[in-house]
Amino acid sequence: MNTEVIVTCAVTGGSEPVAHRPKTPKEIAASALDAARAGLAAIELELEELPGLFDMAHALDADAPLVLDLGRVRGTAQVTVNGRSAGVRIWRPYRFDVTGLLRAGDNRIEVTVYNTLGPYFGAGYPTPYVYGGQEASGLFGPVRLTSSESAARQRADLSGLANVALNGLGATVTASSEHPSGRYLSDSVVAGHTSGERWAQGGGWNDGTEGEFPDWLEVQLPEPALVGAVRVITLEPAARYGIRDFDVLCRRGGEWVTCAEVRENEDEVMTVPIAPVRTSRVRIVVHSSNDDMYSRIIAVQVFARPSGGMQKE
Ligand SMILES: [Ca+2]
Repeated sequence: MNTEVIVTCAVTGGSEPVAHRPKTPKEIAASALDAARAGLAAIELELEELPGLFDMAHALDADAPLVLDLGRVRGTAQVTVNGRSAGVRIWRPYRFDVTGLLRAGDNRIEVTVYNTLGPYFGAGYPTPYVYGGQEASGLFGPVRLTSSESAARQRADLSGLANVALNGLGATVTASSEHPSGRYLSDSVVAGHTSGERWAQGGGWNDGTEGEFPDWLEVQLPEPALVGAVRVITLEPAARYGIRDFDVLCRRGGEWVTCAEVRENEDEVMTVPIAPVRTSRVRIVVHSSNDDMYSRIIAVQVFARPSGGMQKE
């Protein structure tokens, strides 16, 4: 007996003023995601030429791979473009190379997401084996079509700067929590190592609140420094275990100021440029990780002007 139920939804836009019909790309995307959260199994997108918004002919001529990035997905995702398969992804990153499948003019992209049974078992048969981050399933996005050029991250210029976040230089660390095993202490992130070789043996910080966010980690410098970049190294493979969304905050004038935001990270090493700020306290606030369970950080490096070269602001 086949009891499979597939819920589908074609989200449309349009120029005529019809109540409740999404019109702008943002409204269409929001409607598609609302439908997905309501139990939608498949999304069909008509990708039309949108003068001033998206020029397919130009994108195809750019000589750079075009990538469909589904953002955050819990489950399995399958994509077809104009009726041809672009592949199946069962874990992050949920990215599909669609370069050879797109054409000038209108295109049809179909995304099918096969949910996990985690939410079903979590709600119907409560069990400790459904962890906090597994209680949601489906497509969460954001869904984006990008060229690899536009996906390149902004690079930080570290010339003239040096890492001052080292316990040998007097730096100390506090954190919102630490794992109760005692093997992932926060002050290990300024011990000087940059790889996860000694993870679980005192070689990195793992928070102590499973499935709960935000978590934070704070580096205190022995004296204020003119900081120009912060490097955060997370556990690899980062697409599975790394921190995903986080903010870099600096203490300034008695309050916390957000200096940088990183979203949808899947890299092990993130070097984040910030506008130069004199501070002695830098905080990493983690909003999510790629497994939705723990915040894991191998090292935090704070790049600043050597103290001899400090200028007054
Ligand atoms: Ca936590």
